[in-house]
Amino acid sequence: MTQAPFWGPDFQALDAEDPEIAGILLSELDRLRSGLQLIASENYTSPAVLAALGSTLSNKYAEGYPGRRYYGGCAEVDKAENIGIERAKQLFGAEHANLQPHSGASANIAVYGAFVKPGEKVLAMSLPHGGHLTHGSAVNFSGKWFDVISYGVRQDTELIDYDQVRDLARQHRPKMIICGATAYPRLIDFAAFREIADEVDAKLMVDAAHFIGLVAGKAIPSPVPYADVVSFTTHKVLRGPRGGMIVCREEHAKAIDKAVFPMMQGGPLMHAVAAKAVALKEAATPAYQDYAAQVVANSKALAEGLAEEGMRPVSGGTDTHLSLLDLQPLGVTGAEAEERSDAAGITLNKNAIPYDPQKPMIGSGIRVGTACVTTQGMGPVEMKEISTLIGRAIRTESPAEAAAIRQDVSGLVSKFPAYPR
Ligand code: DSN
Repeated sequence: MTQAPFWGPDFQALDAEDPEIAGILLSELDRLRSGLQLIASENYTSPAVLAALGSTLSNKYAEGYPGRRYYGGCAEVDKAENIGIERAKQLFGAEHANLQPHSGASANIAVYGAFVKPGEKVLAMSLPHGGHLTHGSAVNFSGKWFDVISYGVRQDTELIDYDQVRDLARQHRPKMIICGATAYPRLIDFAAFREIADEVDAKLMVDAAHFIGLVAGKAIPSPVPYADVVSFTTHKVLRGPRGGMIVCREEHAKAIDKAVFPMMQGGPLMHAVAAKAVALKEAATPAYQDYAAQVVANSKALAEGLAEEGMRPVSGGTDTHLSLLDLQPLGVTGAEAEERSDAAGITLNKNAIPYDPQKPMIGSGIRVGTACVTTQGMGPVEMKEISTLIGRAIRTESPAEAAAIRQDVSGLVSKFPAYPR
């Protein structure tokens, strides 16, 4: 502690001034504490990250980069950003890092801005096969402004079809190839993507939003040695504040920095930049490596447990923090499963499965992730218990049974409190 008092998060001040919003914050905390959070893209940030987020750094305008700002008074925020940049470079073995993107989608817009002109070709994974909106969806800037060609997974294995990727790359010669997904449970062969990109002289962008935390914790291989640029969010397994980040080769540093600011964003969120720096420090510890390994072990245990409950793990299992479960064997849709789980205090999301016969808003599957429950300290024994709870929840339409499951969920999470009182 360098100084007191610290004008940081002050719940009492909020409660006195705005009890309506304060009440919502408390109810949300209760929701986190009393239920199971299995959304694969969420996690519980540490109190240290939350303190940086709730700090006066939120007040500072700092357009530009450390040492080259458009406003005075940036000496302190410069220090925070420089520390964060160094930590990111060190943690990921990267030549350059930009901590300013407000989100993963913003980071991706910047990468397109750096490497591709409107109308040019990009090759990326289709959303229905596990990609992301920013990988060429027709309703997103990527699909509207760029000519995006999509690859997918094979119907028999549900693994990325690398032959298709190569064929499409040869046929269309895209300026950029994107790999990375939001609902793909398996490891991605970055070396294969690099080889294909080199063959057609394309840039390789890895959108590592989902799995970068596992990379940071050395639980899975890193895309950094293979990619021109790696974009990601900081709030998933990585357990940082909500936001985005980009790491890249030095040769692209200028183009990426210019694309983030001034092309795509104005003033950076310096409280979020500082919070990212805190999360990067936490992610460089042996404790975080243990956490990342446990996230994967729990994910495998959860997928196995859910298979025993009659759900079919897409691709046969998982290598990462998430699983995709096909519910067709149970005769339940993804939307029904999401709703029934919610009624039982289990938060997860419906998801399309590859070659899904259902519309996206219904979906034949669910996606579950183990970042939150692992942060709470749960292990394989609890994953088995969670599988049983999900199985019971998905099978029932009875409000009484949902209430009974909710009680059991509450009993389980009370032993592993999120944000202990
Ligand atoms: N919305 C995120 C997810 O849930 O995967 C991706 O942006």
